[in-house]
Amino acid sequence: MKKTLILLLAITYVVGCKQPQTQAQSPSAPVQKAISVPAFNGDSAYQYTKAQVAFGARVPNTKAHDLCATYLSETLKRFGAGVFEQKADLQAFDGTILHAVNIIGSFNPTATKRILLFAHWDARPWADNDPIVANRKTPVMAANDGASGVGVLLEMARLIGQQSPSVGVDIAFFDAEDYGAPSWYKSQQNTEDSWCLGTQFWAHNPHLADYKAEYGILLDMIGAPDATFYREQVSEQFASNIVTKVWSQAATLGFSNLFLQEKGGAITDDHVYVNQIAGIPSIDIIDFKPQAGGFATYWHTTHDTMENVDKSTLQAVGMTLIHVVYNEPVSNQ
Ligand code: AHN
Ligand code: ZN
Repeated sequence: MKKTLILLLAITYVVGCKQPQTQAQSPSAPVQKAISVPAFNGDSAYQYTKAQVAFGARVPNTKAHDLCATYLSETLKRFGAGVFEQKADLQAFDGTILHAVNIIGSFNPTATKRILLFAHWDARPWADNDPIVANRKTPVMAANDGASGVGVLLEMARLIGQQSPSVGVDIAFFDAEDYGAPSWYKSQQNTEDSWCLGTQFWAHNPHLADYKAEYGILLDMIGAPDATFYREQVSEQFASNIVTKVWSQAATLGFSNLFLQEKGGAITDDHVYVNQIAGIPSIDIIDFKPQAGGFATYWHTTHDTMENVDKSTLQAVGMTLIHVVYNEPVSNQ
């Protein structure tokens, strides 16, 4: 009898002990907290793209450019970003002084772990690839080549302003990317650095002296209905882990038809200078088909208009990026 009681007590003790033990363990265990990722709205990104195009060609030193700069700054402010307008007079390949403005919207400014998202917001002054020779000095509307990436980033800014991710985010709209020497220009010597002037300036003179970001993502020509994104080679060289992160996230969301696990071209684009000068490992999401003529047929033509921007492509790119940002843990440990 006594033995049975002791045994019973012992069992009760063991059982009774086990219960609170498991309960006590769970809060300290590395539990995966469910992360809520805001719903990216492709229609909204499309509207932000269209709003830029409605100003006309946003060529530096024009009224459309001025008005669009104000629109971008005001919209970022409305979404709760701290906005830096970095003005610079930059000299183009032909000696023209461009009154450029880089616009940076910062969210969660005190966070030390930061992600830089960027796109160029200027429009190319000349449609030098136009099939009609008479059009080759006409400005480009730059719906896809410029505005689409900015449109996606404005929609991201709207969402980030509503619900903060763990990390800090800086959204940079760089100017004077597309003032590179046109094909009809007399000299094609040393023209490589005639592109990406706004980004080159920022990389040498960041908006904050001690600015650092863990990594950067550039969006360039991301809106076409038939867009495909190959693993761009400069991105691979400087930040292949980020390419993998983004492409894997796209695959998880069902977008492996857009984000192809294949080698792309090596493109002189804004990310080159962010990598080389600013030292921030950065990738380029760009619609460049290495085996099929490279950029789209309407690239740098008068046909880079809203007809070549597709809501569902904006949706796929934006959804991928918003998932990348919100899944980013606050520290690297
Ligand atoms: C070159 O054409 C050398 N690079 C492409 C950069 C670019 C222009 N992205 C958009 N427009
Ligand atoms: Zn361009």
